[in-house]
Amino acid sequence: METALLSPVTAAYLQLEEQYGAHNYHPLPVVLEKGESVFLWDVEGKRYYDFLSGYSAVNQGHCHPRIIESLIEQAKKLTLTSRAFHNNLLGKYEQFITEYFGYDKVLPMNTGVEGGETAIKLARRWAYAKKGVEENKAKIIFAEGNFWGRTLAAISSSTDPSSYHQFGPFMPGFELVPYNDLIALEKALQDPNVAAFMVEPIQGEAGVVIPDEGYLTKVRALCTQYNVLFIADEIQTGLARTGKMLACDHESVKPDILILGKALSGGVLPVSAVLADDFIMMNIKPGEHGSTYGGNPLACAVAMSALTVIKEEKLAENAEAMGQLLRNELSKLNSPYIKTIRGKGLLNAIVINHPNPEAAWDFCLILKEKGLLAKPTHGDKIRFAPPLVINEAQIMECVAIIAAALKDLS
Ligand code: IF1
Repeated sequence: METALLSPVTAAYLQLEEQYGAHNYHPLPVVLEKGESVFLWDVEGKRYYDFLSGYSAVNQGHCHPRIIESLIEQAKKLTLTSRAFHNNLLGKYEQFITEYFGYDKVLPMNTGVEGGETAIKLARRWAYAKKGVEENKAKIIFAEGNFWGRTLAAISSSTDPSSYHQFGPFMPGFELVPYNDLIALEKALQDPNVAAFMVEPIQGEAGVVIPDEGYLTKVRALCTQYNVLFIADEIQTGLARTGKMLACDHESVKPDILILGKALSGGVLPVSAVLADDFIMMNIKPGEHGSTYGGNPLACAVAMSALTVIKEEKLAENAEAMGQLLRNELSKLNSPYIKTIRGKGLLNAIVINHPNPEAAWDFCLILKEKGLLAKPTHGDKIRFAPPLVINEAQIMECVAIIAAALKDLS
């Protein structure tokens, strides 16, 4: 969008980014300066509903008072010790989160992709130390359409050229099977060198792709049958987003390695976690993995608050109810421009039906003008993922905004 169409205030901010920042994103032309609950305000004082939630990092709502309070309190005391020394919060947090999710141990990291890298290292190490795979022969299976970050390992498993093109050479030992294809998966798992199958219970970036009912149950069974670790990437689907604490809970399936991130801090600072039982976690010895900020006391304090808020405010139950309402109300619009509505809990997407390939982008610009922020993914899909604290009246107001925007889509 030409900055000429924007107010001078907004345009000035965009010009700064244009000149001094890498051009590795193409954001919607809006400049935000305040967030609270389901709302964001731009530098012109205009209020928006946030239908992206920081890509599901703000499940608890922007600047949740309880999480911010923990941040401020701990920030005044101690923010970082490094793991060269102990601190008074790490053990407390480790006990809290392992009991919360039912695993023996946690390895604390920062970003989601570091969680993915950690999970893969744990799986490879288990394959060599316990499964008896020959050194440097371990394989990790991924699903086509996966997205777990931007590191060289993460893009090595990607099937999206915009993630991997001209960033090679790639990580060896990664293999792909179609998502939601149990025949292909079983065939791949029969290779004795396979250490793990790493998969999103619902593929977020791919456009909220939901596998068949029973897929996760069968994934669990096949991994057990072939002595392969089941790694669930719940960085986007976890923490109540899909209407259960974890998306795996919809089928009562327990992964061998659980990766969390994003809303683990309620959008306050990068916090990720890898959970596993001792037979996996204890194969890594002191000095063999870590990170400067991993498990820092500030992150521990914030994460314990963020997790407490999810349970105390029953965000999973609300996500389930509000997600049903949102999908029902959107389908009642019967818009010719909406090809598909899909989702679980408050992880939803619509697929736009329009001859203009830019229609989804144009639609998001119209939504922005009407006070709702959303962004397309992969061309014609638009994710609708508000913070999980949204209430019925707010959902209805957002549906009205979407309906009005559809009318303006020419
Ligand atoms: C970007 C996407 C979403 C993730 C899953 C691991 C990670 C992510 C399932 C890595 C991160 C972010 C990355 C961010 C935009 C956003 C995104 F569009 F890129 F794909 F949500 F769908 N597993 N997803 O979704 O976590 O290292 O970023 O903390 O790179 O543009 P991270």
